[in-house]
Amino acid sequence: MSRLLLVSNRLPVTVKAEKDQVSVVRSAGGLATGLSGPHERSGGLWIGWPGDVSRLSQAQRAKVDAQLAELRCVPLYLSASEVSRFYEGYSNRVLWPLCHYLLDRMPRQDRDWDAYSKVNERFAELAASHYQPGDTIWVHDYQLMLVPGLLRKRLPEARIGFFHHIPFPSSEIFRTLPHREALVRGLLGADLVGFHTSSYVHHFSNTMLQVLGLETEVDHVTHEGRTVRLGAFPMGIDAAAFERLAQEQGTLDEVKVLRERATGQRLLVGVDRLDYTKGIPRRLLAVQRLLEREPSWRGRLRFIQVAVPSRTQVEDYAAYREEVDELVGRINGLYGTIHNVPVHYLYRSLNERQLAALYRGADVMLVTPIRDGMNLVAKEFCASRPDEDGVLLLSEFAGASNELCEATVVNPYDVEGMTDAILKALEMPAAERQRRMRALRERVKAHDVHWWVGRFLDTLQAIPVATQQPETA
Ligand code: ADQ
Repeated sequence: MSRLLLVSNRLPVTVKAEKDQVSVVRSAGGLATGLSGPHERSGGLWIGWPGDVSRLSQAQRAKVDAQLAELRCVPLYLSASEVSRFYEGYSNRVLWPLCHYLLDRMPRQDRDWDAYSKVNERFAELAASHYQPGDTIWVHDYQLMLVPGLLRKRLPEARIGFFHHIPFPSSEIFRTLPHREALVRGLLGADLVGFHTSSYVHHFSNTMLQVLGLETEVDHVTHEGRTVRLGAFPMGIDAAAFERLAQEQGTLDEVKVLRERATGQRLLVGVDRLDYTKGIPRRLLAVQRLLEREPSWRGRLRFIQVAVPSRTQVEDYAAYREEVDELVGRINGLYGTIHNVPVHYLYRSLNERQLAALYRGADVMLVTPIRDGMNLVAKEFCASRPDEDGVLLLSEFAGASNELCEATVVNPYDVEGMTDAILKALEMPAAERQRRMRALRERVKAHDVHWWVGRFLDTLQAIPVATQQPETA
């Protein structure tokens, strides 16, 4: 197995500092779990930003570096201005809304392109400095779209893969971007460019045609004498870990408490990062419409919405948070009683057990983003239901809906339609719930994160690349 160099904006770690003690803890996210095996087995490196360490002393920074090295992680420290212009600026104020079809959320002038290009250069430079002949480089996500091209210039013979974790929008959307050409050329530096679904592949192919006049085949394109493979690689989760956790006594105890507090009520659950792509306001409106339209459900429903704080330095996220706060307040004001409220809203992160308990305890899981590359929450919910119960309501604009066709698929823009779907889910017979959940679980378990990593890497490693001439003695 060739050595794997992973390059992503964030390293899969959290740096914790208390007084003079610092510790670097591995994060438990899906990507980190899926990649940790190949990363360790191949003796590879993971290159990325360890998060904000600006408050640490020099001595603490040295300790962080030593601990990162033990985890085979190579830090790329971002300055405050790089965080605000590369990360919050171009990545999250321009590319994120663009790829989610939200052109109105983009600034009228894109000022941060220079910072984006410079940080991409820094990533490429650092990755190239650690490269050894024979290594496989795997670059991740929209923050680093220029990196494959920058690496190709430095390392013509390297094997380079890129995976785009968010939607790749229609070419009609992508080509509105002033720097569209540089970004597409950046991706073409890779040997393999992967997306979650075949429609994103198709959008990327159309964009290459529109922007560069490149004629593409279904699974490859020839550019500057090189063949670049394209493919759909739907990302999975660590299904076995979620299933295990959902069966542990501690989790079952939490589920019991959750259900006891909601005696006589049905539980609707939503779990998201607080992001304007996740469709929380329309989801809340659908719950409100249900209570409005169907008085018999008043007092018999409890909707638990958990939202993890996210990108709090970006203004649109603060405004979105206020919108959600206001809607929750309005619905509870209208339909709450002195004994309970219909919407139970938590603005925080949950630990794994609490998450598993919510998934396991839900009658209906509401996953209704207005646009989402894949959406792993939908898959985590299915993996956490060894009891083969619970209904998944899933947006047709989440990549996951391509695979999870036994879910109740909804249009998240159609509030009235979502209300109907929630009602149908609440009334779905047990046999139908079981039939659907069984099929969903089979797929989520078969196509887990390890399957995803294996498929991407096998495809990448099967591609013949220009080899260096062996040196003669
Ligand atoms: P995200 O937009 O972050 O990922 P998602 O795929 O749903 O979206 O992953 C979110 C993760 O955060 C899940 O693992 C979930 O368990 C966790 N999470 C959410 N709310 C939480 C809470 N309150 N407490 C604790 N944990 C919580 C991006 C793309 C997605 C794509 C992934 C992977 O936007 O479309 O699926 O990358 O490629």
